[in-house]
Amino acid sequence: AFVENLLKHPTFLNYSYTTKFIDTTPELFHFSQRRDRATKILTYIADITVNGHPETAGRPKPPAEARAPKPPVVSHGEPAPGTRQLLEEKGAQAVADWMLAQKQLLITDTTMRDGHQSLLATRMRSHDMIRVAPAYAQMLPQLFSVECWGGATFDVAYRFLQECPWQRLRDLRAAMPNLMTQMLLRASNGVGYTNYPDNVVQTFVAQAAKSGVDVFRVFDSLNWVENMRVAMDAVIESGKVCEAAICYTGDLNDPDRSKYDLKYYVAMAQELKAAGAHILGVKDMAGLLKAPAAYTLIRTLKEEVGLPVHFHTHDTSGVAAASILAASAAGVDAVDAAMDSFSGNTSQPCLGSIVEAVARTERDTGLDIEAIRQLSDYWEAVRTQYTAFEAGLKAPASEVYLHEMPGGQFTNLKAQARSMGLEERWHEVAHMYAEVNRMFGDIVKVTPSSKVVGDMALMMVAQNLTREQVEDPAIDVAFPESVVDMMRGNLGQPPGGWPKALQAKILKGEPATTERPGAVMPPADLDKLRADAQKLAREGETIDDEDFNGYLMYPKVFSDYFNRHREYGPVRTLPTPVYFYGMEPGQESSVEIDPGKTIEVRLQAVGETNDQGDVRVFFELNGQPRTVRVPNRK
Ligand code: BTN
Ligand code: 3PY
Ligand code: ZN
Repeated sequence: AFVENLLKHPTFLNYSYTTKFIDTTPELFHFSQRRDRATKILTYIADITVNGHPETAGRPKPPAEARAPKPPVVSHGEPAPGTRQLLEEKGAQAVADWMLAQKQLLITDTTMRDGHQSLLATRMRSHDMIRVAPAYAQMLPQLFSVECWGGATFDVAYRFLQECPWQRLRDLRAAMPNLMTQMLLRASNGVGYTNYPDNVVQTFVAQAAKSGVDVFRVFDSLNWVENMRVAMDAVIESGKVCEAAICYTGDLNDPDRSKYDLKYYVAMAQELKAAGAHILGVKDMAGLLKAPAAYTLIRTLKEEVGLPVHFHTHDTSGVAAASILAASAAGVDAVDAAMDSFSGNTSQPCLGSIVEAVARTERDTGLDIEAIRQLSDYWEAVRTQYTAFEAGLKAPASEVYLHEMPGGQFTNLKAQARSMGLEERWHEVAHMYAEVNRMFGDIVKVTPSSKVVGDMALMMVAQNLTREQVEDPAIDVAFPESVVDMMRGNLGQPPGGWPKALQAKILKGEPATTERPGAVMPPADLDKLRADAQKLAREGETIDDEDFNGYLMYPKVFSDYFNRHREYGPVRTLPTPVYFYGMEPGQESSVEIDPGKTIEVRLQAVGETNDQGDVRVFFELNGQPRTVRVPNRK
């Protein structure tokens, strides 16, 4: 039928048939493509059923009796207008002005970004977010924003979840038309781990704004404002909200940590204001800002800077909600919280409890606590499906004030330590992390600088090296590449610069730069890179602008994703248990492979492995028998 349709098509008769023609004429391909997508999905389910998913191998499984997540049922009507309408109609400055003019404590829900990044190693799939997004729009129109993009989620989506982060963004944007979406952007490090050329940062920001990001929280991992300007300018240029963040570290009330005192933060805030920030972010990535200090800091920033202030913290210590309430009393404009079942420990403090705490005061959030309970109930069932990625933290830990690890790094570093056989020595790693920080001159630790400190700490524990030995010029030390790179100046400059003697030892005479990395890096040749990216595609496939921006961040991660996508198709549409564990004989599942097009899959049986090492897996697809053959790699 396809060939017949094609031959009769007027464009074909005109001999102007091109690849693009196929892409833009979906009705021709509809039938065969859909069948093809279904085959790919069945192949994926068969493969995972036989071989397991590499990401969950050897990890605890969700309990058999786990309940299926059901999003609250809401009307399909247009939701009440929210912050998104304000931004669309009046612009970014109007959002900032409105924040200052109103009294309620504004709330950002971080569940879809930092919540799972900090609790589940960033493994939450788009499917679980998109299903509940319409309920957010209907039930919580008073939210300031929904943080749902950026940070580590971009990388993990391609690398471990086999899905397109841009599609996630577009789908969420469409499902929450009244709420501002928010992303975390590592300034010149984009959503990666190293500095990118300025034009890469610019094209990435422009694309993110176009695909649906409304609020960009921009930070630099060494608090170097010079390194934030390119990203900030690109955000402002896009017409979206530029929230420039100060990373909080140290202890405001400890005279021994005077490097990061009130004067330091106010000065940085003034620089960010002068650079055009609409909102000032206070990014307490490790959860170190204690309540009394939070009051002082927020009060001072509010009085001396004049920008609306948005406070982000982590509950690793167990007392972060106190800091939120102190910040609220000091006049903070907005705060971050995670939905109850995704809150606490290394995640944000509990959204519902904060709403309750300020209810019926002048800072009442206006959010509906019953809606919050229903949404949290959904998230609770979602979280159970990700048991494999739980870090197993059972209690708050004041140890965070010792090591100062960001909430998003904590679980990752623990997993890294486990994979190096250092799990039993975790508290040594924590001590060493603090020691490395002092050795590097007491720096801000947040992606990517936190990863460098972590790499160094793990290496020292594994090799039983002390700080004295590392600093001793007479002792040869093989430094991790990330440490060498940071000392070269490739992540930028910390306040006061790098410790000279250690830097000299690490660089072994190699020069270091104090220039902004983007200023000395040549601009990327975007046309050539675009052509390189296009080489990944076969006939009938296109690398679009979003794909290209993914490729620019990490070519290898993107190309691996793209090649797997060819083989397995849109696996993002699978329910999470099927994605991670495959199916049991007799099990049925509905999969929406296209908007409005659902296939019914039933796994009948798994055959024996043949002489070639292949297994036949028997399905019913919409009631019709289908057999798929996959290699048994076990
Ligand atoms: C990954 O974790 O590498 C991405 C997920 C998709 C990889 C697929 S899962 C089935 C097959 N088996 C593997 O080991 N990799 C692919
Ligand atoms: C990230 O950069 O991913 C962070 O969450 C930093 O806190
Ligand atoms: Zn965070």
